[in-house]
Amino acid sequence: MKKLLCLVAVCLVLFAAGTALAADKIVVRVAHTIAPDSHYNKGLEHLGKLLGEATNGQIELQIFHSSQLGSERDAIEGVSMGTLEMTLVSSAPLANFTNAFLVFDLPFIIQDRQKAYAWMDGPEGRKILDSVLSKGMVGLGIWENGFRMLTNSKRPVAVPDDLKGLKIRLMENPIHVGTFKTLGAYPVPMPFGELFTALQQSTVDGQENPLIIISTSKFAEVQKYLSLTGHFYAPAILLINKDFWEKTLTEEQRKIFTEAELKARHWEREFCIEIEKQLVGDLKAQGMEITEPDKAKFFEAVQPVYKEFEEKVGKEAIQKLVDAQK
Ligand code: EAX
Repeated sequence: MKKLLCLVAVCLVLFAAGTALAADKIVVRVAHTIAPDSHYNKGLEHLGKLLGEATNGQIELQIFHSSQLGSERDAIEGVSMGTLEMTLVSSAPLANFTNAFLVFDLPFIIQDRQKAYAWMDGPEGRKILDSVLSKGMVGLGIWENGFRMLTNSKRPVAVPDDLKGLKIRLMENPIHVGTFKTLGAYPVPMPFGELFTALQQSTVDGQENPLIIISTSKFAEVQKYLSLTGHFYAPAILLINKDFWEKTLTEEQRKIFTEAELKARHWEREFCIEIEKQLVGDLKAQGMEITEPDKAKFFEAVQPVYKEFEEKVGKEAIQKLVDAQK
């Protein structure tokens, strides 16, 4: 009888210790819309590894890729309301929540990636990130999506005129839509999760995304022509729910998170730069016909977009980002 009681006591102690450990564990769900072999996923995996190592597995990052938890807009809303802890999204759909990121959406505004990184990592980038605080979110950092390139199923695009009448899927963003209207295309805003099918069924003729996304989303299966326009630079914003950040995480955990995020941000940008070197070759091998467009003609053609959105974006904000790259 004594032995049995002892055994029960030991079991209870072990059970209690187990629950305490389990209760201490913090799961951070992070959603994104692109493929498991994309730069977002790799960067987040790296962040998860760093967080796990620094906390002895106490903080666990759970990644939901390929729009499993909905569109970027859904994910931003989720993080804002606290039904989702974290997301990594292009800055463009944040236009539905704040105007502060719009400066990145102007065509060709970012030309020098390294100088832009420094600006985004400094006080100006912080100011922009802090615009989401009032929406219940904390902007942890600006990662990279990349320079956006144009693909379509109809014809090579070398000059703006080649775009006339093409239906192009875009992110939900007024400047992106305005830019493609100005270029003579039919802009079709649509969540990324619907894009492959839309291209396959010819609901749209084309789309624009960084090469890594064109490759990992297998767009070569449904798009023949790739034009290396680099017309927009898309930053990727890592957003976390504000209450979760301030109330669930301790000060020590926030410090660990901040340090891991900075390392993962640099790692992800490096990954993008490295992989980019092989992507044009890869996409060619997958059967795409590649065009080096006349960028000067595109730059000239989009100048009215700057006039149109100058007031909304803010003249000073535009000038600051341009000057930062001089
Ligand atoms: O942020 O929607 C898009 O085209 C984005 O580039 C993608 O979701 C990653």
